Amino acid sequence: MLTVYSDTHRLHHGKQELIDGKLMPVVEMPRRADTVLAEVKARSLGEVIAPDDHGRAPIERIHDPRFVAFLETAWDDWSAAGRDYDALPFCWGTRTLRQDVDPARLVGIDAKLGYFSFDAGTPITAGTWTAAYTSAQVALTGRARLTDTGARAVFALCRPPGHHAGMDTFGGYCFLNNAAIAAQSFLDAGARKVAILDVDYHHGNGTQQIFYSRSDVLFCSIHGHPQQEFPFFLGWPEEIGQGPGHGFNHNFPLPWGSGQAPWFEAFEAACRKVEGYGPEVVVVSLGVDTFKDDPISKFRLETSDYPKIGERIAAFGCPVLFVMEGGYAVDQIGVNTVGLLTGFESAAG
Ligand code: Q9C
Ligand code: ZN
Repeated sequence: MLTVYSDTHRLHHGKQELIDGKLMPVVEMPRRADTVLAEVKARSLGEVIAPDDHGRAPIERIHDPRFVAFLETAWDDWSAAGRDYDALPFCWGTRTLRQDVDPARLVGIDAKLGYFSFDAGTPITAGTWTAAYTSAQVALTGRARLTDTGARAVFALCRPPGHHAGMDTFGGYCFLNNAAIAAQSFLDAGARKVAILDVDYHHGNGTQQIFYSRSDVLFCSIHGHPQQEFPFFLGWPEEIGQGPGHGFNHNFPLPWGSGQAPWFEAFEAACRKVEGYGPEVVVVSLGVDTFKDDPISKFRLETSDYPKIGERIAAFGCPVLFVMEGGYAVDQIGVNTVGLLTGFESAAG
């Protein structure tokens, strides 16, 4: 299996995030991608290539150009305010404040950070824009390779991750929604139906929001129940899409402590939704924060479970683009991620 990867991810290295009300060292660190790449090489998964530059246009097929422009200049605006540490928001326009302010009227960086974010756990640093832009290009290059070569699967080793980023919001360590950008790019290259299967521990709220009113992209997610787990305000089972998208969104939330049996039962139900949809291609939002020793998550999958996930995905029989999302047990995310990918390879033949 081909891997797409760029060292540029290292430019995004936040120092602190707000965890449980305290400023703590970030868990979404460059070493995550390094250990995955090391395991790709150690297991001889296949060739590793650098991304091509597909430009901004495919990013702006998903994200509001004003949001993209904000991300591009956020660090400079923050620095111009005299701050020499990571940028974090602290005030949001929630229900009792105005939701409909034209963001062009928001002058200060603190207002803009609040307008375009949904959490205080996602620091912006000097290299964040370049790293996020390149991460989207990694996914787009994976899409192009899959379309152009007729391969069964490609692995886009994206960092920073993407599935929490909405049309005009960042959060959950995500800035640009790599999986959504790739899914739209498949459609723009001629596909008519794309499914996104999100196996990250967290609900892919950004991906759900982006495609919620559409029938050309099916979204299915297995995740920590919003009653207990971030992002709290999306991911319930009754969220099944709206308008033309009705019936094309499926959430499978599970309680803290869920291990192999309940997880695979929910995963099987999600896989059947994917198969019932009959997509031409599947994008997998591949997070391994479902692992029992993940420092911020509360599911209990074991290393031996990951190849089985890959085997089941191979049974779809269609091309698959794997897009890296979360996973914070840094010493094991390489083994678990590549274990899933080699499980796919062995079953796909
Ligand atoms: N108390 C992804 O896996 N912060 N993002 C949790 C812990 C949000 C995870 C704080 C976690 C986001 C891509
Ligand atoms: Zn996650």
